[in-house]
Amino acid sequence: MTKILFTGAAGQLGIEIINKLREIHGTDSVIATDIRDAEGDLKNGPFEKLDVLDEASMREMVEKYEITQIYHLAALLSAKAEKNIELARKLNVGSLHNVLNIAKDYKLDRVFWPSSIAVFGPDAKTDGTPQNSQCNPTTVYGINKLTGEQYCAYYSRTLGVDVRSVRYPGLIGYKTLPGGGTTDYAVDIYHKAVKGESFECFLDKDSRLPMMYMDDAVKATIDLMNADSSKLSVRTSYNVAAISFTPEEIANSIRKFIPDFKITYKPDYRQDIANSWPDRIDDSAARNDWGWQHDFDLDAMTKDMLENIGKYWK
Ligand code: AKB
Repeated sequence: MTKILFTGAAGQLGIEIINKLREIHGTDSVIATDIRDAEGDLKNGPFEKLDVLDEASMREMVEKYEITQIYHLAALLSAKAEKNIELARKLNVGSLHNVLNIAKDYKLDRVFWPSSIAVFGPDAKTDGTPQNSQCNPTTVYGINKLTGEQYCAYYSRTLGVDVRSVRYPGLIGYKTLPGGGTTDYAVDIYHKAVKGESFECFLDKDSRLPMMYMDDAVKATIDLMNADSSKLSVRTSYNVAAISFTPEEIANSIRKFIPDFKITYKPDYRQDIANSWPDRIDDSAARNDWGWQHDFDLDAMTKDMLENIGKYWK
């Protein structure tokens, strides 16, 4: 019987994936955890406070609930990591070590861990970055994720841990507020539009980045975890792509629904982070190995976001 320990449950992806896992495996089969208290939908199932830097506590929880899979989402995103190098190293790499060692020792069925487009640096091909691109990240977060990918490949290849990963682009959803990511302008902009406010963007109007609607991110995660292990040719982390847009383009998409929406641009330190990342990435390996296919384009995402933000945050 599948029993899942989910870390970082209160983060951007957390409740989105947890709701799907509860639907698939049953509410009591998913133990949501976070260092923060449970809020909202998280209270609709088992929840425990957990500091992922505390390996002993994580081991106790794995034994208490007879865990068979770990989804390890706890992390410090790019903008916050740039301001706190040591915590980023501990949380983004150290806690992954804890999870991989636990998976090895308890012979867990499988582990999911998120990487990011942040592993690519300014010397990677920017339009259609290939799966096996050179990775020379210039951000703390990117270095953390690249290191984590290599440990995932090692534990898979050498120690028999079935750990799986995708390189998420910028993720946009309506159930959580922006959480310290460079791509999070693309979440905040919808909240401002729904409130009838103008939006000041911390990136310039032409900053093109790979992005994905949350429903597609959940789909990619579940599809990869359900894939036949023998079909997986990538054990660092799969490129997954959906849409790619600039702040000007997302503003124009919003204006199709809110014609008088206004945006201004005031780039800050996050512009350097964005400039180091590609415009679009190539995800043919994911499409070939496990049938990845996104559903939402920019206007479909805009429609869904504007329809749901007001209802969800009323
Ligand atoms: C961030 O902006 O830090 C994240 C990411 C691209 O991994 N959303």
